[in-house]
Amino acid sequence: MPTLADARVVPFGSGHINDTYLIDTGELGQQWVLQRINHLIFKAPEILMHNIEVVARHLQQSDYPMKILAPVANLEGKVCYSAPEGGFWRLFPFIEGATTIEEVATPAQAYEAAHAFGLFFKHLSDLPVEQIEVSIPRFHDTLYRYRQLEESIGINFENRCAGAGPEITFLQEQQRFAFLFNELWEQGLPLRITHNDTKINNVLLDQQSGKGLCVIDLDTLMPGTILSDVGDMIRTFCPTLPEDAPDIAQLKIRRPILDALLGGFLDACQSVLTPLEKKHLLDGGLVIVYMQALRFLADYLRGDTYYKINYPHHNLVRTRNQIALLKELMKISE
Ligand code: GN1
Ligand code: MG
Repeated sequence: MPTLADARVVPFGSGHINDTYLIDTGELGQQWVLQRINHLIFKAPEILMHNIEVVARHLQQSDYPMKILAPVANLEGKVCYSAPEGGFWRLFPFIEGATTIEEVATPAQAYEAAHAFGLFFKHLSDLPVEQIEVSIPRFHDTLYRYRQLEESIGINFENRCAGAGPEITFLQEQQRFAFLFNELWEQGLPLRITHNDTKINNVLLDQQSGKGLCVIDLDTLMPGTILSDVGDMIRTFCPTLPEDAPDIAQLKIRRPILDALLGGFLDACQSVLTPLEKKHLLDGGLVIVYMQALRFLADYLRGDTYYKINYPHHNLVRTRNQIALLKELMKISE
């Protein structure tokens, strides 16, 4: 007789932050996704769980056409388990018939994923922003990210500034991107509920049709600007290379992918966007790529305390890659 004790637990997914496992009960026929929340980054896991539950409830009550990722409660009725040895764990149902991709290969994939994020965003546009709490304070506050880089320059772990001179100078010279969102807030950019991690692997796609099935990873969901979400799609969907590829001479923007992503997003949610938002979609890309370069470089200069790395200079390679991408995007938006 198979029992739960026979379940296989294997690492799952490719996130940089949390630890994720697939539980497969084999002959019992059940699968779940188990996750340990990285509480060094998400200091208040109950905020994440509050946001996820508020969003799930709201989407369930609307005519949202996609699947909704809602956590499974334990026997005490709690959706987040605080382990005595430390750490916070949660469980999600495994969504059948779904697949994820790590890199966008076709305009159709870009369209479907951007459409899925657009629908998600549209159906959250009538949920009052005040009901959503800030999971990571100042997460997409670009001026704060700029100051963090300056602090890291002061820390200068293992004298790493010496090997990152051109990158530091470039990001200082382009500081105007750190001010752009603030200028737009002053012009009336709406505060919205945003996802803040709109990579392609955060949309489950239908294995058969390739259509968007479910938006996942709601941990960084919080009040913000939709330009962040469009920007992170531009950052992650469009380049010819992944964010840590070292051969940056080959890094280009794939225009058909960019057009498809903007098309998919607007088809899903342009009815709720303001003219100011529509006008600055591409600026979202510039700001988010710039901010990601700041974040990778700041982490490198302070000794790799945030992003998981696979080799010693991984964060510097990521920084150079994002700078190359920013330069390509700047050409397009001239
Ligand atoms: C982190 O773990 P992952 O890959 O979903 C980060 C994002 C960055 C991204 C860069 C909470 O996301 O903000 O854009 O790495 N998430 C957090 O790859 O910091
Ligand atoms: Mg993520």
